[in-house]
Amino acid sequence: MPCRTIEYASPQDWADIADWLDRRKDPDTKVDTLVRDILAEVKKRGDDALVDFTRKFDCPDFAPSRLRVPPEAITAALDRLPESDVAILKESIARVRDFHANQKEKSWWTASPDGTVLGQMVRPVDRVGLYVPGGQGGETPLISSLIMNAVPAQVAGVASIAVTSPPRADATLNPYILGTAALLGIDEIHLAGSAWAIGALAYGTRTIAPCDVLAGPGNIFVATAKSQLIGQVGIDMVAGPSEIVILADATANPAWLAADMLSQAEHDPLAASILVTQDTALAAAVGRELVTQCADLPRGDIAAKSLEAWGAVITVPDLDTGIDLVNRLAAEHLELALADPWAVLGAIRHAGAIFMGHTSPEPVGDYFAGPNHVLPTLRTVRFSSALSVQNFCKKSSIIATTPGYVAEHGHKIARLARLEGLEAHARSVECRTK
Ligand code: HSO
Ligand code: ZN
Repeated sequence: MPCRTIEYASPQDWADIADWLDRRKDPDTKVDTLVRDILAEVKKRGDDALVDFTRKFDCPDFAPSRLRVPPEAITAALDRLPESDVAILKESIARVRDFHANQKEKSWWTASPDGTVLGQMVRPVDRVGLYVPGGQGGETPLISSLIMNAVPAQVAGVASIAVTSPPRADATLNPYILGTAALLGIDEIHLAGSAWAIGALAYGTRTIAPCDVLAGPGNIFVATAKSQLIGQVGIDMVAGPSEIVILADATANPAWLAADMLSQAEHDPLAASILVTQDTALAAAVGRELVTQCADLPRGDIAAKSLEAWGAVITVPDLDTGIDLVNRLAAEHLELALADPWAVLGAIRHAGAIFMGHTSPEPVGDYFAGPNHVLPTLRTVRFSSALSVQNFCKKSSIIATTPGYVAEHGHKIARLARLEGLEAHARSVECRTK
């Protein structure tokens, strides 16, 4: 077995599993201090700090004039992409847009017979900053993440969107990042990466105007910078390494399940891929498949590390125990590889995205189906949800009361104010009742 095997007989076995998986989120205090210094530097020295960091870490000859990508270069990149790829990107964007259009919340109002109007007005934030990771020197451009972050902001109605991404050594970006931005209608891209890019988006510099909400995946430096800025700007979430839990029965295909586990394992040595099943023969077959398939993957070294440290095949005595465990695992992605996944769905309480049945593999959701692939990890799905249009909106409460309302209720409000010892509050209402 290329990963650990666990027998989960009952909830009494949960504590050991929780202890093990909790170790995935050990805080790195060294990174915390480094990032704090980087953010302070960007706040103080703006563009100059960005250029210095970029020269040091990404691109030795970086010229300050390269900080912003000329909008013409963004559209020109589209011509360099094969037409067939452009068509696929367009379809993916359209499907993600359609799905998120359903999330739009409407402002609402109520009117009482006395003329009082109360309501909630939904407004997009003014400006959003999106981070797109460089991905191993531009070799693995996360174009799907650009789509998943930009589309909900656009559907929310955000007027101004800036993208930052670390330049390659020759001060360029992968043309697929530029081309995807062009298809999304984004014309503001800055060449900056890591924590300094996040600082620039939050504080603003001479070339980058400050943003109200920051979103987009990144390495530990990006995630740490975002978490240090909570409260100063809105952030999407502090997403941890990818994870998949599969609940499978004897009708599942072991080769497919291994492929699905590897699809998350190849993301990151810290990714977690876990199979939960009653069927011991299936468990053994998946173990064998993991070994052969992993050996044949370009990123097999990463996947193998992930499986060894954070992979598991867990056997359970019955389906109900499996469901209980899956709810405790509260995974980012849950596949129900069952003969009748719909019969089980009602019992699932915690999962970021749920993939139903044998022909709904997780990458369908990563790239194409429409739902957002930015999902809570590390069991935070117990209290949070996928990135959505709501992350880019805020609501104002509307209160319109009338002379009659103040005359009728003013004394009650004044009494509540005086109970709190706040006389000026009381008088603010009472002066209108006279
Ligand atoms: N599965 C990742 C998202 C992703 N996959 C991007 C491929 N590209 C985290 O949910
Ligand atoms: Zn993925």
